[in-house]
Amino acid sequence: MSINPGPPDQRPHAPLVTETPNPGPPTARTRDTEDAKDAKDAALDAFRAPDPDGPLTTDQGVRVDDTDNSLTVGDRGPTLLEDFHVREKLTHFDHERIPERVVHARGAGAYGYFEPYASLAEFTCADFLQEAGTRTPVFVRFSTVQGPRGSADTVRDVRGFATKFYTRHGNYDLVGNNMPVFFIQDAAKFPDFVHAVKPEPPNEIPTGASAHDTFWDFCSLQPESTHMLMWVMSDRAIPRSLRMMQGFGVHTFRLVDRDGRGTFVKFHWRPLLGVCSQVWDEAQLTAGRDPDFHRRDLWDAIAAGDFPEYELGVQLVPEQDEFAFPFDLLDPTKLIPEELVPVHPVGRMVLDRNPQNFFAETEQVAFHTANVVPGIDFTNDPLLQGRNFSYLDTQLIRLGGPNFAQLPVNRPLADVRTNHRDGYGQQVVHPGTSYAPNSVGGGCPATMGGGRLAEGVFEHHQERVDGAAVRRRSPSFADHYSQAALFWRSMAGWEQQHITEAFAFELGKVGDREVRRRMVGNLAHVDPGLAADVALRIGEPEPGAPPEDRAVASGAGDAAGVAFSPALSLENLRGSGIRTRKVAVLAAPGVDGDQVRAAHERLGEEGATVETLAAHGGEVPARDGGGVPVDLPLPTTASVLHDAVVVPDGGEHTLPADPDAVRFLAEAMRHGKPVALLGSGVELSRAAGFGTPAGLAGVAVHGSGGRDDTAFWAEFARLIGHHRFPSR
Ligand code: HDE
Repeated sequence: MSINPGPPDQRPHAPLVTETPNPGPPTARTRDTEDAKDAKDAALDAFRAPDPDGPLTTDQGVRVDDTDNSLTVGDRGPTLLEDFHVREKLTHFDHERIPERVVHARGAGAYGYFEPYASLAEFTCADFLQEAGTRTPVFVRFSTVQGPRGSADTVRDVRGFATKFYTRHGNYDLVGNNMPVFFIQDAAKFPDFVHAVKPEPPNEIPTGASAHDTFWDFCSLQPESTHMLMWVMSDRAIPRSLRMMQGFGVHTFRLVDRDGRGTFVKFHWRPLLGVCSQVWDEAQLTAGRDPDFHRRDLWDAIAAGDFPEYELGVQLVPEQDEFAFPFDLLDPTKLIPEELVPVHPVGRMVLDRNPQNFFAETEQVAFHTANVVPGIDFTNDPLLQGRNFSYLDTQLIRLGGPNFAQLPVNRPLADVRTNHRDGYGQQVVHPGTSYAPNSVGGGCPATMGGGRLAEGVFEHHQERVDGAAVRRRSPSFADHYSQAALFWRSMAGWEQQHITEAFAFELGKVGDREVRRRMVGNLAHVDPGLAADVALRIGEPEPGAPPEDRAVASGAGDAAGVAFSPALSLENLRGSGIRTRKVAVLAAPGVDGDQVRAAHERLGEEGATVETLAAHGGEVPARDGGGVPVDLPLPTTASVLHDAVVVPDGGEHTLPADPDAVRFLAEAMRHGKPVALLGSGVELSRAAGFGTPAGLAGVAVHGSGGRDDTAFWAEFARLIGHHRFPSR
């Protein structure tokens, strides 16, 4: 029986009962590979609301005469219970909300497709990885972790990066984050961790932030968090865009080939636009100027046809090398340095379609780490094992019962035949038997037996396990500092400075001195200089040398097998080019119109979005007598919503006296953004307190014209491609 083809009234041709006792391999090759991208879209059509261009009806399809006035006795009399339309309207409204996700409540989603570059058949029989170019539809949801649904996008936090692949052999969910490690090693600690990071119980403060006592109390007592803390205090936690961050599966998973041979795997997503972050002051200001900054950026890019693209990479470790590393592959607080095991690019994912209804799709999508397909399997990572329980469990309460897989966004493209029945919101009319074995139903649906991985029959990987039931952490998980120290050592100078400032900011907001001291003490195991600097900034004594027993696991050595990992530094992850970067041109009366046009043309050719801003909307009178069209009035926008600024010649009589313009440039300078100052444009820089900034990193100054100076615009484009100049 199939729940796939849509609600009963819209699938008159769908076979409800399989006639053959053995349904055969669920290849679902009704779609050819070229059509795969559209298969999910087409499947959703059956659920899309009918054309609204028609009469308003009740839920029962009865046409309604009036929806603005309740049925009352006379003009001023009481409302009648008989008014079924208004009662239905209010009742439905009263029940519109569902519980938000306990973590990752705030999110943004998009559809797209994944296609492998080449066959991965040597390592896995996963159907969607067999052939170069096979397109598998996907839905991706990005999220923050701590804040509620209505919180700001640009808070300091981990970002969720969850992908649902609608493969021909069922749905596969890769539920990852934008950082490759996690705060804890065992799922049993997850409720404690989340209670600690969530707002404080008495007053529900702070929203979307970890800078408070309970979070740091927990982490300071939980040294296994230290490595993840280094990532969260780095600029990785304040991405410029969801399109410009990496994604990681975090756990070690297992690929399984058609003969059942396993290979350990770590999954990586790498954005084609490069990895870019905001700076902390910028992120905080953005949260006020546009709390939807990331959502909007993703939505606008897809709507404009600038489809975000991510490359999938794998780190592969043969099973016989399980113990070849100085850390445990099952420990989710450890990464495999890319210098030890390179990341092989295996395919790309393109997000090319915005959802049509946030609630129906982005809110109701239900990810689950246990949604695997033949060819992909788990390991005994204790965090992963706990997740494999938790995600199904959470959907039961969040989506109100066991039939959430029938929600349009969650429906697999592969046929579904189960003996599950009933429950809230059941959409399928099952006429047949619902038990196995049966004879009256012809034995259907039938199992297919083991040894048929390649035919799409899932069979758990056979791993020999043997041991007593114990409640203790594996000794192989004991080193909590080596990789934290590796991360620290691998950072560029400006990254180390940002990390130090972030620790000082967060711990500076912690009221409990004991917590602050304990945390600084933990940092001494990572780097004594870092600990001393943070201690100084928050007014705590410099911690002494770490105690002997802990020093064994300290970062002083090179226990991770590599001393430096360049792959960890943002300095080495920038993309090339300036596609979709937002450039502001500040125009004022008397502006050189040719320069404004040159900025639009030259930078626009390279793919940037160039906007002319001025004190008022409409047009700005240009020096040559013409008018320059204004895209946005300055008071409606802010420099934090742009990546670079151009100040053309000719506005010197007005711009330096406009506080909005002065603040705009001052902030851009402070946030290390590329700035082009042409001719008298330097006057604005002087008014902003930066003098004549020739020679400052990321600032391009042109004495006069610049409009025909291709070399100047090419150089400025290069600076924009560099993203930020934090050293300024
Ligand atoms: Fe999650 N996590 N998690 N998590 N997680 C949830 O599931 C959980 C962990 C991640 O966009 C919840 O549907 C446990 C690691 C993402 O819908 C919940 C543990 C990683 C999302 C849950 C972890 C993640 C979630 C809340 C420790 C990165 C959002 C709502 C054992 C690899 C998915 C929901 C979306 C969501 C449990 C740890 C990523 C409660 C128990 C590690 C991206 O089930």
